[in-house]
Amino acid sequence: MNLYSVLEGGFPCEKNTIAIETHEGYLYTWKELESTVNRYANFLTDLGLPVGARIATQIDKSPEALFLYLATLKAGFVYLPLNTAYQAAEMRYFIGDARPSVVVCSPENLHIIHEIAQQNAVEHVFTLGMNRDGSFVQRSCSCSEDFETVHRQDDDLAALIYTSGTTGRSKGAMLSHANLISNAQVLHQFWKWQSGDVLLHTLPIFHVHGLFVACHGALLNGSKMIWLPKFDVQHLIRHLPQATVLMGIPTFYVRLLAEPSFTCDITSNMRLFISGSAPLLTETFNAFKEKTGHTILERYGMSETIMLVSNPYDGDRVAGSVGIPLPGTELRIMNEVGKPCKVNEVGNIEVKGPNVFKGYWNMPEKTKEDFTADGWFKTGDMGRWGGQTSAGAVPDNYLCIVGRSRDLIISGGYNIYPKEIESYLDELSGVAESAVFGVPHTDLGEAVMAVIVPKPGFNLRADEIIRSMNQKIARFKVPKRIELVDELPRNAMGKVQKNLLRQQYSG
Ligand code: MCA
Ligand code: AMP
Repeated sequence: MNLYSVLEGGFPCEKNTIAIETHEGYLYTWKELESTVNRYANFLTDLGLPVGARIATQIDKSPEALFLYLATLKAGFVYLPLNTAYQAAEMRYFIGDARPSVVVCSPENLHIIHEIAQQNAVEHVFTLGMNRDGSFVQRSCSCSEDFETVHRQDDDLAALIYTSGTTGRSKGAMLSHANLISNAQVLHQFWKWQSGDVLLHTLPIFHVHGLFVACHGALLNGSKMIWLPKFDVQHLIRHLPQATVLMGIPTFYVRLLAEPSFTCDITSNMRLFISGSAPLLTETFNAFKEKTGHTILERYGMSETIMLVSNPYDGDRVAGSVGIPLPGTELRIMNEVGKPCKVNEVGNIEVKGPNVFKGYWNMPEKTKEDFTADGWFKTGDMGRWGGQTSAGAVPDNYLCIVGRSRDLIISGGYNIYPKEIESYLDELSGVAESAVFGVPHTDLGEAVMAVIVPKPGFNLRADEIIRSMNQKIARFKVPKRIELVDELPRNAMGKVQKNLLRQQYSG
């Protein structure tokens, strides 16, 4: 079944009610949402694309960007959203790997995207701006407002979501219609979406969190979304009194708490604050409860699996724990000898369920590596059942994430693999070698830090290295701090001891 049909089943009968309200006060009714989605779907279909064609987008957040996603689903194509921070080299990789038939970019990036698209034989390049502008909007203007949803099989791909890879190469996680349908329906019930809910949407829409978890919930519930183009604490405070649900990363809550004008009254209409994508500190959980009376509900998921585990809506929401596996998700924690861990024993988290992806695009070997012989997906996260946190005892059926077996940094909810950053640093003239790791950061949770060994005779400067990296890769990946050293600490095997570096520079 097509995911769009399921989402559409939640749209209200009264089509003149508001589906989306932007921070600038523009209102979009459900009727407008549907007619625009239909026009866009007709336009894509008229391009005569092959079955399974990827529609890649690198566009700013706007209601039209969401309609383009929905139109892609409805027309039966595969949606591939890309972070707006990616620069030319990164876009070249994604377009070269995914081979989309259509790329939609922001008008400012047309020049560079067009060149990359041509090099990769992409047939169609359009633009979509933030103000209902761009060639995609213009060209689809005259298309029909009727469109019959294209039938899809459960295993047909609906989306391709790139996640950073351990080797430095990003991997495209293939998510099917059935993956997304099952997760949307489970979350709708588990978080008790209800009539009258209003979602305050302030996440980016090029990731699972903002696009699927947040939008699918609101669409399936026929709920209005208040649509902010990006996180801005003042905008959030202004709109919270009209909302009932917020989905955020821990940084949102840290920033709200640091804002003197954020008071308990502002949250009095709210039903549910959700946090995910990165660990929520117990001190943030407690401070938020003390200030507002609301208990943040923390959950855990991945691009490859959508949502896996959540604190309960009605039962205890436990600080330092991500909760219990969602209905339909099986989760086991395995120790070094391949046996299930006992309560309070740390091991590797493995999962199974209708939400688990179909594999990595063009990477059958990597896909095979990441699944066990009996079909469990190895998440790369380490966890334990129950045990103790600084807040007290955790029930035995609750999961605590205690770390990652992968060398991964999560900064403000974005994943960054050190290897990728090291490969860019090592290419710079005068760099002998580098080590990249995460250090605690009060706002972002973790920040990227690099330690660099210069080649003899080179007089490197940290600020110049940062400036040059800013031209090459998405800026959220650029080290916030660089130290120049004579050598890297290594163990007897010659492996760089990042734990020592992390200890030395955390503080
Ligand atoms: C922006 N910058 C960052 C980050 N974001 N640096 C490190 N980490 C970041 N996350 C840098 C910019 O490059 C820029 O650097 C400077 O900070 C200011 O940029 P600006 O855009 O103004 O930043 P901001 O508005 O303060 O944004 C920070 C943010 C944002 C609100 C934390 O990054 C954000 O919305 N993150 C959410 C990510 C997310 O949705 N993750 C879900 C994916 P310069 O000054 O050098 O130019 S994970 C997922 O989907 C899984 C399934 C899950 O579990 O949810
Ligand atoms: P991504 O690859 O962007 O989909 O990010 C998924 C990763 O984010 C997971 O494998 C976890 O490492 C991390 N993550 C998501 N939610 C949480 C959470 N609530 N606590 C700790 N880590 C989380």
